Amino acid sequence: MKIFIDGKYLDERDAKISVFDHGLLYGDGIFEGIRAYNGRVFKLKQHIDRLFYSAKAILLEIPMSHAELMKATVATIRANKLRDCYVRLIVTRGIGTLGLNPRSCKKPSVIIIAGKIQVYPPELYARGMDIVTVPTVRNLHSALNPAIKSLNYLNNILAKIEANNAGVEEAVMLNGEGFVAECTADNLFIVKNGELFTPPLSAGALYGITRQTVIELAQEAGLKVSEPNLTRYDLFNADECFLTGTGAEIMPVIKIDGRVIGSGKPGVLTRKLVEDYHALTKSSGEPI
Ligand code: PXG
Repeated sequence: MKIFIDGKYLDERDAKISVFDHGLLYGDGIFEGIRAYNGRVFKLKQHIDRLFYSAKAILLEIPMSHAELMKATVATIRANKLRDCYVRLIVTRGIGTLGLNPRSCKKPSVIIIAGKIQVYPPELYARGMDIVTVPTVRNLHSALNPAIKSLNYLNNILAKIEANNAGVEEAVMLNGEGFVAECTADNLFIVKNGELFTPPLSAGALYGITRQTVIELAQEAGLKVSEPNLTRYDLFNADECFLTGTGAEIMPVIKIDGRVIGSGKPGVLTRKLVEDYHALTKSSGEPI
């Protein structure tokens, strides 16, 4: 496997980062998770744009331009002779001294890994997933804005551990006010009376690229989509529920906190959106 680090393509065993990199020492950095399908990188521009927005929010100057990063992403996939893959693009604050002041870090590092990802067991896509609400609330946007895709995922990891402890794969995370925010690496949607609902981004969620894609697909199919604050009650009484993410794609949800959702099977509109999403991933994107 060839890994891009600061302009060089290195073999996996030589692809190393300093223990003094503040990405490791403090989680000071940002990342993107991108996918390629059928020889095309899906929504590449949107991912690179979001990386720059995350960088802006943490005052990190990425030492490459949008165009250079897009090119390097495609080139890394090509160097690994992949057509369907997962790309992890990381920008760390770089090497500094012990002590969290980012001023000691002179140059951010850019890392691009092209590999594979399977975030959930494959059989769950047909059966649908059982999820639970967990005690760990999503980061407050006044503390660490969930829109920043930072290298510090402990908030989400704690929620994931709580879900796993409850015997399920995924957690619903509420915000400080008790409204639904998102899951640990996915946005959440419900269907009620033929309309689609997803929490507003201000409820404390990543500005999901799959979320946006699904909103557009639903609107093209003539569905009404709105973004009101949602409570657990709204989820329990939904006709359908599903999660969206680059890694997860679209995952149907059939049970939440022991309440069966709709018929207890992946819903009709969910299945249509899955189909439309797969068709789009196969036919659009930046050629590799
Ligand atoms: N919320 C959070 C907290 C995320 O991390 C999403 C929502 C969905 O966003 P996108 O833009 O992907 O639709 C994410 C995305 C991984 C991995 O390695 C994580 C994500 C995406 C891809 C891979 O676990 N998180």
